[in-house]
Amino acid sequence: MSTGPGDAPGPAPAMVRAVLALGSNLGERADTLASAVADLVDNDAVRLRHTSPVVTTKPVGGPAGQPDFLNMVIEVETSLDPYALLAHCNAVEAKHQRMREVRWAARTLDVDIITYGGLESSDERLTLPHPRAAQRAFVLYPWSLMDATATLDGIPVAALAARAEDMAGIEHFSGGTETL
Ligand code: A4P
Ligand code: MG
Repeated sequence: MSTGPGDAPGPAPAMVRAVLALGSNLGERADTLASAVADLVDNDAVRLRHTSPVVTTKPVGGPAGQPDFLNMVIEVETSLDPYALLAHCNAVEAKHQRMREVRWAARTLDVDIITYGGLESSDERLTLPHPRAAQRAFVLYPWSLMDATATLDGIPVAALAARAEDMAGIEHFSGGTETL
């Protein structure tokens, strides 16, 4: 019996939109971010939709005296399930010599999943939306530049950015290769 317009041989894997946040405050930060974006979408199951500008941000938390970060966000469309996407992000971090010794310590590359469709999860291995994103201008501000209509927990991300404590320390990164 026909089931109508959905009569395909088999369902294509559902594509879900996810927002990923990238940060770097060690090494050649701008090159690392650019090559990490390329690595993240060098996967048949991940398609790049949008990228934000890169911003310079003051470190939030972690050991004193860390260098400033470069941060950006991207939106991808993916057929990976959330844990497979996290594993993919972790593999890209590892490729960029990410070390994990001290929490919130300086790092060559951090890739966090901020949202995965409308999924909500309280698993500590993968909490969605990212549990600290709503307070962090280093995520919210570039996200608002990438997508002026974006909301988090029903609130425009631009409004959340404006009230975030770290908003005052954010500057646009002018580009170019640099070494810290
Ligand atoms: N984890 C849980 N949920 C998620 C998620 N949605 N995305 C788990 C990614 N990972 C998630 O992460 C620690 C644990 O979080 C992992 O086991 C993962 O399964 P991590 O990357 O190993 O360590 P981390 O990034 O140092 O820790 P954390 O708590 O994720 O740090 P945050 O909160 O992301 O903060 N200041 C500026 N200016 N710019 C930054 O980019 N980043 C941080 C890191 C702090 N200050 C910063 C910046
Ligand atoms: Mg992280």
